[in-house]
Amino acid sequence: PRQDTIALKHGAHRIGNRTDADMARWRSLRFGQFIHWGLYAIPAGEWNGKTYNGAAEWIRSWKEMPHEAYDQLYKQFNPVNFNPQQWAAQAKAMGAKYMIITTKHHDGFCLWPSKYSKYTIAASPWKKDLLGPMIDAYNKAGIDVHLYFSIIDWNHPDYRASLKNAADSAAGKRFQVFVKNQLAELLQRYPTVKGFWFDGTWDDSWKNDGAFSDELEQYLQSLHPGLVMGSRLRADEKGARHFDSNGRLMGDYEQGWERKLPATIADVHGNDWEAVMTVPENQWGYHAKWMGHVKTVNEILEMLVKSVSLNGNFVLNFGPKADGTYRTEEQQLAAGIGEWMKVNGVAVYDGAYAGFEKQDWGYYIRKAGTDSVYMVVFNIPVSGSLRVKLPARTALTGVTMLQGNTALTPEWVGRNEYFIHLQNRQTASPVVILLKTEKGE
Ligand code: FHN
Repeated sequence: PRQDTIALKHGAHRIGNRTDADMARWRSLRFGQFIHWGLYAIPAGEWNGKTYNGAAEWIRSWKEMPHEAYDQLYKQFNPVNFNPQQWAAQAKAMGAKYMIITTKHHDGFCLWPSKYSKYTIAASPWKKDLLGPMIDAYNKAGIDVHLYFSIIDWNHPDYRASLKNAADSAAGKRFQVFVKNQLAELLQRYPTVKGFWFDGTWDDSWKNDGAFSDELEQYLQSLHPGLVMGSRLRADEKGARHFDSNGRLMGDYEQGWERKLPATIADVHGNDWEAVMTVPENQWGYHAKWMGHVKTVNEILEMLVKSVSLNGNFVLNFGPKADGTYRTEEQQLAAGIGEWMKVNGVAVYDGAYAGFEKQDWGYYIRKAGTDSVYMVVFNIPVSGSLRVKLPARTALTGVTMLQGNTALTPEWVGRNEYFIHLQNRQTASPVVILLKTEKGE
């Protein structure tokens, strides 16, 4: 084992992945839904008749939009068509097993009636809590809920990006108390939540107080044992984020995979990890006019499958409209993904890196801890023949295509190599083939 070279009090406290049941559950779910919902859904990327292509949830920070105008939007937030059961049903039909909801994004607006802030849903025309009904509906649909929480808070008078003098430091201390209170409040109000998803932790004021984020993580764990929290929360005492100054992961999983995926298993260093992905290039909150490339069902499926094949979770983002409904593109995408997942999701849930030599046709996924390995085929070669190279001393004992539950007869090529010949070389969606293998002596 590698030796740590730097003595750290607030570095990683654990070497290797968590092995407890709560973490095992998170790891087995593999496919999640992200929801960015808040006041930014009202301007929806437009201000004063002009459309901006920046991320819609950042509109308050753009020079064109006066802060005062943004900070009045809560007076219009009234999602009259919000139907949490429908949201949960859509997520379930898509195949998502967990959901992450923005309790509070950078703008500071809280979707729950926090007693520590006036800038909450309670002050809007809607008045009622949004998180509670949402969490209930998702839980009833069998979906775990995790809470997104931004440390950066553009609305709070004590938030500072950096602490430059004694007054800033005093404000910073008050802000820390506020964060702690809000987080404890969320856990107390919503005891079924499984984790926090922290964001907005890149400012100096946060990075330079590794002791606080370390204590906060332990405090939250003590309030709610088993809680899952990624690597975005903490910094070590030298300001290193995600990985401490010795290169060890802090938090329960690597949380740096935003709108990008690792290329190979070497890139994840044996750690648990999760990728979060937008449907267009970079829009999280609702934007009325998506510009540029919009991902298709098959593109999303490939990202999901690739993530699982590399031991990761994949989370797809949705940005509901201010009235509480989803745009048609998102509804169609969710339905399309769900259609494939209905038959093939078995290859995704509880999936893990298979340890087989990767082939150009797609990805292998092992059902964790078993001899079942799924081939998920995205590129059928012109020959129609898929090469399978088994590890040494492994025998192929069965081949079944999930669509139609069809048994296939592999052709032995030599050594541990086989061909699986596909009759149909043109398919509209990825083909999944289950391999049964047996380890020999
Ligand atoms: O700035 C945010 C962004 O709006 C969005 O919430 C994403 C989601 O991962 N996180 C931040 C950027 O890293």
